[in-house]
Amino acid sequence: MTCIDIERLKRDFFELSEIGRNEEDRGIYRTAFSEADMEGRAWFRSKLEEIGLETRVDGAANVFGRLKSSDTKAKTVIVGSHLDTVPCAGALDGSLGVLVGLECLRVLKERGETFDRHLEVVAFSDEEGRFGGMFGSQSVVGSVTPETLEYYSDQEGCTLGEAMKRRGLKPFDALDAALDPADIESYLELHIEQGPVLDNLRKSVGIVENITGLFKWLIKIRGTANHAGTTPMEMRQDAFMGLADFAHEIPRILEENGSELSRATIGRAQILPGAPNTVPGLVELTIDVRDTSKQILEELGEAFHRALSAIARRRKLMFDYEIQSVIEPTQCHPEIVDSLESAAKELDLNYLRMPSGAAHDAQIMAQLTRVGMIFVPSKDGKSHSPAEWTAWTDIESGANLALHALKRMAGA
Ligand code: HGY
Ligand code: MN
Ligand code: MN
Repeated sequence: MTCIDIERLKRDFFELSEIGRNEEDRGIYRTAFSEADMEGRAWFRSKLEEIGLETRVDGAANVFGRLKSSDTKAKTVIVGSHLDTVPCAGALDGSLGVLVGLECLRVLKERGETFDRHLEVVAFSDEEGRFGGMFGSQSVVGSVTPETLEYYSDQEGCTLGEAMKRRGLKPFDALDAALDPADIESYLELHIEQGPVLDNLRKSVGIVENITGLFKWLIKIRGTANHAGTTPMEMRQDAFMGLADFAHEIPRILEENGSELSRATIGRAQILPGAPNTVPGLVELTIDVRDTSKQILEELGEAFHRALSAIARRRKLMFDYEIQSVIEPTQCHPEIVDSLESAAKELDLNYLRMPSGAAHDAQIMAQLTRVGMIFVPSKDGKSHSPAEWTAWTDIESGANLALHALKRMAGA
């Protein structure tokens, strides 16, 4: 039976994980369209060329490597993930899925195996959301608009279009990156679980049945900046106290409107003007809310909006929010889920069918084609941190399952 070369996968992993590594905190900083991100893409492209795959970079700067079928009219099975990271990231999130895709196509090419379908590995741009999230896969499914390029900006106010131009890219080319659904057979993504379930249950691989949806808001709460010494407490319009009240509402709102899979996170907050002796006049914060049910996400959005209105009335504040990202909850395709399960049984793997609490490019690709996802365990459930780790035995199991699944998806 064909297997991946785990030692070679390890070498690729350790090489890639030094790109964008910060020596102090050992975190990885390959945020979308940063110099390190561009270096990571260039490294990946050189690997694709090394093994003789046909490579291309589309208008959204997604990097593809293709193992062609003998049938030029064949559909394509795509496997991949992302190389960009959150700031101070671990080395596995996204990267592992791209490297496993690379290793699978390399093994098949070395063995001279071709299939009824083309096989393509991809590294998608800006999955992590420096500019909202899933930009590369959104471009491939044709849901990026000129507004995305001109208005989506990072926390420094740099727009996606500007960031691309700085790297010599033409942002509007992303509008031409859409693939024709008729050309695509299916999509497979291997990813670390980024949660504790597989690790706690000592399972080697996860077969994802559904992927959580989310919305991300950038909220501004406005009060009145004033003197910290002379302004009596009852006369203040303290924007930070509005944020504090809002944060305390989260458990109640999840309890009353959410499910046990609901999550709400205030990941970033800024207090302005930021002087110790000035009552805050403005706070900016992000909230990231998730659930696997579209209906529950809508109810949570309404509840968070009501909470902001009540707090604004009570404290004589104003608020507004910008919707930065909305991603629908997604089912992985039952045929692919069942095929992954039967392959896992054939390989005698210790697997679990499960939901995904993290968002992934696969749920965007589900707008274009049938998708499946394979998870490998995250040690202690840690992710988006340099503590991110997965045992190599589990990576090898997950990668061999991906190889097995790809051959089936490609018609072997
Ligand atoms: O936010 C997420 O779920 C993913 O890591 N981008
Ligand atoms: Mn990821
Ligand atoms: Mn991530």
